Amino acid sequence: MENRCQKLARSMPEGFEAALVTTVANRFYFLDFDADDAGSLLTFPDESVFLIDSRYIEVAQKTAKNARVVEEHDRLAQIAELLRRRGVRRLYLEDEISVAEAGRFRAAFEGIELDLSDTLSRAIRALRVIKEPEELERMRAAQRLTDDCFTHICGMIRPGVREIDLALEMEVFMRSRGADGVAFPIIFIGGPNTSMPHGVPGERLLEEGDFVTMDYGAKWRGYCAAMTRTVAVGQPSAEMEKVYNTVLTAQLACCKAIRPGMTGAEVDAIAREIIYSAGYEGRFGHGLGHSLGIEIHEDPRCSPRDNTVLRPGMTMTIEPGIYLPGQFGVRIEDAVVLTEDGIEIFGSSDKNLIVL
Ligand SMILES: [Mn+2]
Repeated sequence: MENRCQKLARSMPEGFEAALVTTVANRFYFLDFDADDAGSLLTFPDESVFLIDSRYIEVAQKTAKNARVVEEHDRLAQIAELLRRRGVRRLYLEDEISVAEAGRFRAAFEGIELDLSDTLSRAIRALRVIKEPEELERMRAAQRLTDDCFTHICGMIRPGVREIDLALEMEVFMRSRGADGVAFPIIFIGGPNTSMPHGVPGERLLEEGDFVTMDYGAKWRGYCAAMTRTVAVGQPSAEMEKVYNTVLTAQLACCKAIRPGMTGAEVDAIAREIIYSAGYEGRFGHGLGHSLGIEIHEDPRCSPRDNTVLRPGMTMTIEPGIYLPGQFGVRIEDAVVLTEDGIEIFGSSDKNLIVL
């Protein structure tokens, strides 16, 4: 079977000679190996070479996939030599690399035309956007841990506990059960802090009558989960219940409607219509959702501006929210994968209003 590097080479334009992949998420995608900011992947039509320094060489030789692993001593000189030996005239680079890095490449690869257009990055995105079964397995595993964490933390939510302590408890729970870490810094906020979609957990103690919003996910073997739940500490007010049920109605409607062939903008519009017609126009500032995988935010998006047509194998979050500044906010989020005729929701955590 064709590996990911070979797929990339095949999807590049006619006459493709070589590509250099150095950004963290793309390198991980091709190699299934994470070395933070180190390592360069050179892909040719017939083979791929991964240059990595001595700190990582042993583990890379044991675990990196799809490329021949070579110890790096002088990165730019070694890449230049590999290109020269093959007579490469044009080298494709990712469009995300820094200006400084591009300058270093220009100086080191004299006589070779550097392609800094988005050709390489677009080809990589086209591969990454459709998840393979093995990638989906890891995302399901990340979500199982995320669901377990929700059950665990709901048992600890009560008046008098601090946001930051429960945020840390969630992280410890997931990491101690084998997560690589968290997919992004955990949002665990209560009371008036919930009106800030990306509020940061702090010293505040939860109080009777608070909403608590938890937006978090485990990372499992390089892949992200994402989920948001809002729960009540004690009896919520009538307004809180109305907002919660509006968000839930919007979330369920989008889960039901979304399918291949629709655009992200069309799905976003379903949630927006429900929320605005309930009287909350202007209180749902962010887009409905985003794709995710190796990174927590990937394209395409479900937003008013994204007209990408959704296809089977794409992942997406569905996360409408309503935020009333100074009062409270509600967001409910599931991550899903598009199937042939609808979606599979990764998670199984309850979405009905939980009163703790
Ligand atoms: Mn999200």
